[in-house]
Amino acid sequence: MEEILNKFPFKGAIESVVENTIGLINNTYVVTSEYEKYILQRINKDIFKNPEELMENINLTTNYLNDLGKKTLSLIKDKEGALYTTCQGEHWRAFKYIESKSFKKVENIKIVAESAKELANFHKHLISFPIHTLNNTIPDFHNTLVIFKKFQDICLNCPESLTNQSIQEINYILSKEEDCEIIYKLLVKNKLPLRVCHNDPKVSNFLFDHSLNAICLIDLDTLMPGTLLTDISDAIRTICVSETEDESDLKKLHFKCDYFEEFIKTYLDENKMNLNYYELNNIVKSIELIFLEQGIRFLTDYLNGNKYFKVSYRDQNLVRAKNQIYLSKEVVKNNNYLEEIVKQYAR
Ligand code: GN1
Ligand code: MG
Repeated sequence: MEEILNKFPFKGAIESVVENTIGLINNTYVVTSEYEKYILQRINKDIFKNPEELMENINLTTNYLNDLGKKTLSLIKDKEGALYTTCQGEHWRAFKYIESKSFKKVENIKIVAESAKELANFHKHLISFPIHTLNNTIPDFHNTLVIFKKFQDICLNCPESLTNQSIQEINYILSKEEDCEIIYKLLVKNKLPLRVCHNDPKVSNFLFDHSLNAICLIDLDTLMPGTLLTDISDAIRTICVSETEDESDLKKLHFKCDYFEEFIKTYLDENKMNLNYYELNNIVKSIELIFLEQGIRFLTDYLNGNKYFKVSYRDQNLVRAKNQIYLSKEVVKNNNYLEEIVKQYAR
C-alpha cells in the first residue's frame, strides 16, 4: 500500500487507510492524511479491461461538469500527471474525498426526490456533451439480449445440483427472451436517442449532505453512451423498493409505488423536455426489464461460481437473483397503476 500511496501527491503524512466495502466491483479505501481525505481505488481489471479508456471518459465528463458549475468527482492525477497509476499489475486512481452520507436502502422520501433530481440534473448537464468522444468501455453492458444469451449458455453447461435451487427463476427467465430485445430494438431503430448515461445509478452511488440534499453521483466507471431509460429504471430499481438486493425474505420485499410516484414526478419535472415519445412510453417496461436483467446477471454469476459480483457467502448471488426476479414480477403486477402515474406526470 505504501508504494501506491507514494505515487499520488497526497498532502502531508498519511494517518490512516480504511477500506470501504459498499461496492461490488472495485476495492475502495478512504485515505486520511494530516491535512486532507482522499478516495483511493483499485480498478477491477477483470471487468474493466481498458483502464485508459475508462479514465478518459471520467476525466472528460468531470471536467465538463465542473466547467458548468455542476458538482462532481474531482480526480487527482498521479505525481507524473497520469489519470491513474499501475503498481504490480494493478491499476489505481484517486479522488478528493467528499464529506457526505450515502445509503444502501431508502428510508426517507426526501432521498427519493433528491436522487431523482440529481439524476435528472446529471442527464441535463450532459445533454450537449460531445457523445462521440466517449469510449464504449464495456460493450453491450446493458444489452439485455446479450446478457440473456450468456445466461442461456451457462445454464446449459452447469451441473444440475446448482440449477435445482433456482429452477423456477430459470424457467421464468427463459420464457422472457422476446422481452429482452425490446429496448435494444428501439435503440437500433433510432427510436431511443443515444445519451451520456451513468449506467449504474444505484442508490449507494448518490452522495447526500447532512440535510439529505443530493450532492452528486459517484462511481463513473460505466459512464458510456446508452439510453436514459436504463438510468431512470436502474435508479428506481434500488430506490423505489422496500429492501436491498441482499434481502432473502421475499415477504418483506415490495416495489414502493409511493416512492415511484415521487421519483417520476421529480425526474420528469426536471428533465421531461429531453425525453421523446418512446422514452416516456417505455419507462414502466424498462423497470420490469432492469430487474429482470439484474436478476439474470446475479444468477449467471451464481451458476458460474461467483466470479463477477463480490459475495460474503456462497449463495448470496442466488439470493440477489431471486430478489430481483421477484421485483420484476411485482412491476408486472402493478403495471397499469404505474403506467397511470407516468401518464399523469408526462403530460
Ligand atoms: C455493480 O460496483 P457497483 O457495486 O456500483 C455493477 C452494476 C450492478 C450492481 C448491482 C461494473 O455496481 O452494474 O447493477 O453492482 N457494476 C458493474 O449491485 O458491473
Ligand atoms: Mg459501479
